[in-house]
Amino acid sequence: MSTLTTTPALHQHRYPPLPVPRLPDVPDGVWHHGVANRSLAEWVARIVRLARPDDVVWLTGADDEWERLTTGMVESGALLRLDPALRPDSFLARSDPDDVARVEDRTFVCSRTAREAGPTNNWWDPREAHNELDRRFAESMRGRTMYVVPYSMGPVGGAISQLGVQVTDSAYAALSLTVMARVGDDALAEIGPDTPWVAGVHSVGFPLRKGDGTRREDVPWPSNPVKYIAHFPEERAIWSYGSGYGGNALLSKKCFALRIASVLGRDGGWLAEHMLVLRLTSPDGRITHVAAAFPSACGKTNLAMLQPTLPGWRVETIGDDIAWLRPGADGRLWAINPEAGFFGVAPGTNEASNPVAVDTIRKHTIFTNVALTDDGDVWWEGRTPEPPAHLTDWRGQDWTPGAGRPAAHPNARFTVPVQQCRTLADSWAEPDGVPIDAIVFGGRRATNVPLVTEARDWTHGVFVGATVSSETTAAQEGALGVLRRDPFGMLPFVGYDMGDHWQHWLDVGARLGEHAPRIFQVNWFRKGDDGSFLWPGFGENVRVLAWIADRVHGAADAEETGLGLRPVAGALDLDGLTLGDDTLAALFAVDPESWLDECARTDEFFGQLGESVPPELHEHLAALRSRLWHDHEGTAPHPSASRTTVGTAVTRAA
Ligand code: OXD
Ligand code: MN
Repeated sequence: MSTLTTTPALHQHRYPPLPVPRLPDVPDGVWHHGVANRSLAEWVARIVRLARPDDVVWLTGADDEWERLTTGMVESGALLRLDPALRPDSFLARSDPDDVARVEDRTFVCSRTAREAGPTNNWWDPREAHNELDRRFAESMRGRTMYVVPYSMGPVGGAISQLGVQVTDSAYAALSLTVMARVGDDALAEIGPDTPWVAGVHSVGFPLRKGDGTRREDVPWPSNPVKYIAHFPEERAIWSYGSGYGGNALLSKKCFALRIASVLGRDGGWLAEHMLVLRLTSPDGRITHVAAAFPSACGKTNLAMLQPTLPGWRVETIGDDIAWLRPGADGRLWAINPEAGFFGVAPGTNEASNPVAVDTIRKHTIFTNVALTDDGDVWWEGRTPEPPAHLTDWRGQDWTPGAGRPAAHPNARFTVPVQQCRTLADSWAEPDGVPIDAIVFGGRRATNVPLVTEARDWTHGVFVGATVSSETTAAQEGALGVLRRDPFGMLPFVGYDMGDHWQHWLDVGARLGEHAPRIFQVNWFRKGDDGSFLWPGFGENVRVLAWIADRVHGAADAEETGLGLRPVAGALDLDGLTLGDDTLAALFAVDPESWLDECARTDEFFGQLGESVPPELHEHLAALRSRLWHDHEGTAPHPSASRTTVGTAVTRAA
C-alpha cells in the first residue's frame, strides 16, 4: 500500500511541511496533500510521534479503497471472504471473545467539570485522562499501519453536516468507516484552515513490535484487555483504546454523532439523538416524516425498513440509528441521518422480521461475529426457522444444533452501505434534511407501557422521553433483560448532564412553538400472562404509524388516559388482524398500582439526577401521580403529588 497519496486538485491547499523534528522511524505518509488545516496536520504528526506506527495511509475515497483494504485483510487473516456466488464481495470478521459490545463502564466523558458530565456519565478529569491515554498510546501502533480517515457526517458540505478525522491502527475500523461515513478527500477538502472538526484517536493497543525491535505475531482481532473510550467535548476529541468493536472503535458513530454532537447541539440549538428517521406515505399520498428513539437493539433497523401490511401504505428509510435535528428557517424541525451505512444487529433478522435488510445485505457487506455455513455463507439465530445441521460458530468452532450455545453472538452485526437498501428514500441525503412531523419514543417493556399513546404537548412529550425504561439487550456489555432507565434511548450517549439534556429539549420545543412535531410513545414488546408478545410487531407496526400520521394530519380521534392520549375505539386500523378484545384491552391497559410504583421509581431517578432536572418534569410527574392516585382510589390526590403545583395539561385538538 502506498504511504503517500497525492490529490492534484487539492495541491494548492497543502501546508508546507511543518517544523516537526523528523525521527528516523516516522514515515513519510504523515504528510498528505489535501490538508489545509494546520491543527489537523499537527495532530496527525503528534499521534505518529506518540504511537509510532510503521506506516501511515490516508484514505482518499478512491474507488479501489474497499478492494485494497479487504484484500489485505483477507491475506492477513483479519477477514474471511464469503462464497462469492452466495454472498458476493462480502466478508466475515470474528472478534476476540472479550471484545463483542460497547463497554459502557469504560466509557468516559472528560469535560472540564464533573457537573458538566452529570451523574449518568463516568467523568474523568481531562488532565488525568490525557496523562493516562498518552501513556497507553505511547508506541501502541508499533509494527502497524496507521490509517488517517477524514469523513463527513451528513452530506459533504451540507448545512447540518459536521467533519471528523479518525486515526486508527485497525484496518477493520478503517474499512467499516468507509461504509458508515462519507470518507475521503472530498470530506478532507471541506476542512479549511478555520473549519471545526472532530479528532478521533483509536488504537487497538496491540503493538507488533517493541522499542527494542522484537516482534510478535499478529492475531485476527487485535485488542487489549484494558479499554478506554474517552470523550473530550471541549476539545472536540475522542480517544479510544483497546477495543476494535462497533461503537467503541467506529468513532464517527456513538462517540462523535451522539456524545460529542449532543454537546455541539446543546451549544448550537440543535439535537443529536439516537433515532431512526422514516418517511411514511398514506394511500392518498400524504407524507409524514417520523423520528423514533429506542434504546440499542430494540428494532430501530426493522422499523426504519418496515414493510407495511396495510394496503397502500409505504415506508421509506432515511436512517436507522442516529438523527441530527435542527430548527429550520421555516420554524419546523428538520432532520438528517448523519451516517452513510447501517451497523445492524444480525440475530433475529429474517424474511419475516425485516425482508428489506435481508436484501440489503445480499452483497458487499461486512459481517461480524455471525456463524459461517459449510458452503461459505452466513447464519445467525432466527435467520431460518431451522438451523443448518453444521456451522462454524462466531468463535470459529464447530457447531451443531445440540451445542447448547448460540452459533452467532447475540450482538453480531452487519455493516452495509445505505445505498443498498431498496426502501431508501430519495430524500435521504438532502443537505437540509427532511421536516419531522412526529417524534416517537419506545423501549422494550414486557409490562405497563401501552402499545401507543400521544403526549399532550411538547413538555409532556419530553417527560415521556425522559422516563423511558427498557430491558437491556446484547448491544452493551452486562446482564440481559434487566429493566433500566434509558431516557430518550440516550442513557449511554448524552455527552453532558442528563437533566441539562432535558432542559435543552424544552428550549428547542419553546423555539419551535406551534411548529413542534407531535410526540408519541410506543411499546411493541408488551407480554401477556403466558409470557408471549401481545402485539405481532414488525410489518404490523404500520397500523400504529398510520394512527400517528392520522393524528398529525387531524384525521384520527384520541381519548384521554392517565398517561396521555390513546386511539378511540376503531381509530387503530386492525383489519385483517386476529386480535381478541382481551388482547387489545391488555395492550392498552393502565394499571394504576403498578404505575404508581413506576412513578416512585421515576421520582427516585429524578432525585439521582439532581437539580438539573427541569421543574416542569417534576410537575408532570406530580400530575401523573395525582391522576393515577385518583384512578386507584377514586379520591383526592395523593399527598406525594402536592410537592409541586399540579398543572392542568392542555389537550391538543387533532
Ligand atoms: C448501536 C447501539 O450499535 O445502539 O447502534 O449499540
Ligand atoms: Mn444504536
